[in-house]
Amino acid sequence: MYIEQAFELVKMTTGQTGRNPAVGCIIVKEGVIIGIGAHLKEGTAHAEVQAIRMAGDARDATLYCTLEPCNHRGKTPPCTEAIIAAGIKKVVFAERDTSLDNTGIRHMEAHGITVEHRPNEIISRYYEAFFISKETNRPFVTLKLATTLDGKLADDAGNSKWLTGEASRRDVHALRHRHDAVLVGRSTYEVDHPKLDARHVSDKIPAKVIVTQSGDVEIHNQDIDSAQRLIVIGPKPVEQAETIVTDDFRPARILELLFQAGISRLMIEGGSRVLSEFIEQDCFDEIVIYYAPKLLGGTLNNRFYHTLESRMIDLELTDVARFDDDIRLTYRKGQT
Ligand code: AOF
Ligand code: ZN
Repeated sequence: MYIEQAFELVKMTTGQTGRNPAVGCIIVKEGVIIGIGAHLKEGTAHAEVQAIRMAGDARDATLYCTLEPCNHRGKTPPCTEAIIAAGIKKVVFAERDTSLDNTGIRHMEAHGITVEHRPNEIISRYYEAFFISKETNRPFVTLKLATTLDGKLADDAGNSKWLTGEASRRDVHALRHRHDAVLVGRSTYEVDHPKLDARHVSDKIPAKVIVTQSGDVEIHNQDIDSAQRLIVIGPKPVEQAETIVTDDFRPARILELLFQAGISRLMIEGGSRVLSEFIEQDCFDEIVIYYAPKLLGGTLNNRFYHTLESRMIDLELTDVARFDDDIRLTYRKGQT
């Protein structure tokens, strides 16, 4: 029970911890919660330390944590030391932190603490994103698209606004809220003027990333002096934007550059050319598709995925949800 509650804290803080994982922690003594903590921001105190601070006297208490307490000195001191110093009797955690050395459990046990690893499928799946980005030095990538049933992102004139209903659009904002940055291609940027923020659900403003191979991008007025970080990936510096200059536009390279710029959870919102390139090059982890109850027809342009040759990509369906008459399907890509 306490692990699931600690995981609620993780859900609330996803998207704000930079390259660190979101972690939740609850300390319980004699059936009473005496401390709650979450890791809030890269470089600041870990969840366990926050919870111990709140508890004050945590002697003989049990600490529940979504992730194995760290035993390393990174930007902050090891959590294991704080746990030992606080006199905690038992530690229960859900997910091993395989990105660190595995000395923490033994270290705590050597100090008489009972340590229990209690695996949880949902939490495991959740932390895959963190491990993927930490091991590969690229962001976890979510592709998001809203489409008609015949797979079109826009009509032949390029109109795509309001394909899906209001409830879906709110959900997209919740999805953006959980990411550090949202990427679009130059033409989507220029046609749609997307804000790419999360205003329907929060004040969170993910960075806006525009990819332009020509470098000729017209920055909209709304993006000048806005609170939103604006990153252009292009062949030459663009005034009014933070430009990452490159001549290599392969999706893998773009991801590497964005990770170096501090982005660890990236959402890609199209258009079809960008989506198709990232899919074809296997540069994604999750696909979230919103299907509107519409058929559009027209030319073969603006289909969300098109390549020169067909090649089967197997996906794993991880969630189905309904927003009024729209359907949201979430898929994970298998490890290649
Ligand atoms: C925990 N509790 O709340 C988090 C952990 O540079 P630092 O000191 O912030 O350490 C970052 C690493 O610690 C990070 O890569 C991950 O392995 C782990 N995160 N560990 O015990 C926490 N956020
Ligand atoms: Zn720690």
